[in-house]
Amino acid sequence: MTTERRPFQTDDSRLHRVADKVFAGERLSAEDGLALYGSSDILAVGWLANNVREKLQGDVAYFNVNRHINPTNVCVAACRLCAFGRKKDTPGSYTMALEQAWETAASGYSEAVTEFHIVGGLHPDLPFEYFLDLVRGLKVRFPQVHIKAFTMVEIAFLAKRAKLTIPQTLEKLKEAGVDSMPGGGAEIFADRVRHIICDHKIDGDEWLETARMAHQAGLKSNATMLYGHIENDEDRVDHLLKLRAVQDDTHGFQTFIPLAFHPDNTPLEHLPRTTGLTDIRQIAVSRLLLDNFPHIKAYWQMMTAKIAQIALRFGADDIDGTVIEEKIYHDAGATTPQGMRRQDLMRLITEAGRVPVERDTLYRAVTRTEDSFTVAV
Ligand code: V47
Repeated sequence: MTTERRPFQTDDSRLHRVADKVFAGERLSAEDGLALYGSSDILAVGWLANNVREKLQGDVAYFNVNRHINPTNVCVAACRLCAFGRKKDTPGSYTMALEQAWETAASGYSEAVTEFHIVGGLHPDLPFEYFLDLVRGLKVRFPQVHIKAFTMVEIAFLAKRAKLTIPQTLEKLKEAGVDSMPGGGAEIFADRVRHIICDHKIDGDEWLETARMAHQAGLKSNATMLYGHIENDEDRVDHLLKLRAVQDDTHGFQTFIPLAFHPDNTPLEHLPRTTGLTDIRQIAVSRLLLDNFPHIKAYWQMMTAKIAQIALRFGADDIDGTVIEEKIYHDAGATTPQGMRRQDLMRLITEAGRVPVERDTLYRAVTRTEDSFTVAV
């Protein structure tokens, strides 16, 4: 673990104040966040973030062996940011029968997955029972696999449809076998931006309150931020500080995942893609502002394996997992592979000078006795 203080150098005078705070272990302000976003000295910003990352996680970088399952792309929300959702009965729409979802869970690489990551559209007719049965069926078939399922947006939607409160909805999902929740749907909390990119789903405060209730129900979750569209630096800082405030109360967030907007096939297709520098800076600023989040994830599927690898020296300590089949980014133009094998994830990490540790969803180290595994449906 690197703990000694190395000399910090930059010509950007605003960063000296930030650096002093970082070295003193003091919390950064919104103004500091803006200075980090505004600095042209990306190496200095990254150096500070790396310093914090190494104090928290040493040289370890995490990955996991997971499988994404998207049971339906039918969605009533019609978010402008999204290329995945379809209206019911329109071309390209699908909804998996339960058997089909369970078969999907079992298919793919031979390496034993430790996590199912399950998210989907807001389907107007699927009953709450479908989701409970989906999870129950997975638990019966794959009792060892952690089920990380349903964003705060889906939870709020399911609660309305089932005429339950959010805590009641969470309790039922937990009883069925949900072990934790992914971080999607947060987008950008600022109303001005949310009205344009995702008008028909819960607002920022509702997302944060749902997360709070999930944590109170004993479910850990992740948190995300969608950047690189119409938001500005103030919106990003506001988003990060709102997450930090909830985390102060609940300590229920495990990892923060900045998600770069992919414009292809969305109504915002005219917007340019993010650049490597923006992606790297976002990782670094997240690490520095979110002082109470244990982990920052550079999701390789979204930022490419090459950028994710560099991010491991700019504040990130996790690159996510094997994934196997990804729809949300690939519908929006991602060109990354659909999945990656365990040994390839380990190579990426090792070549970044980090020590690869396979984790489960709760960041416990996984030990494998053999590399292959077959599952009977
Ligand atoms: O909620 C949708 C985003 C999220 C686009 O918790 C888009 O471990 C970019 O949340 N361009 C789903 N982003 C993915 C997600 C996630 C991914 C990996 C790990 C975890 C975790 C969570 O993807 C959505 C939305 O914010 N999204 N469309 C798009 N066109």
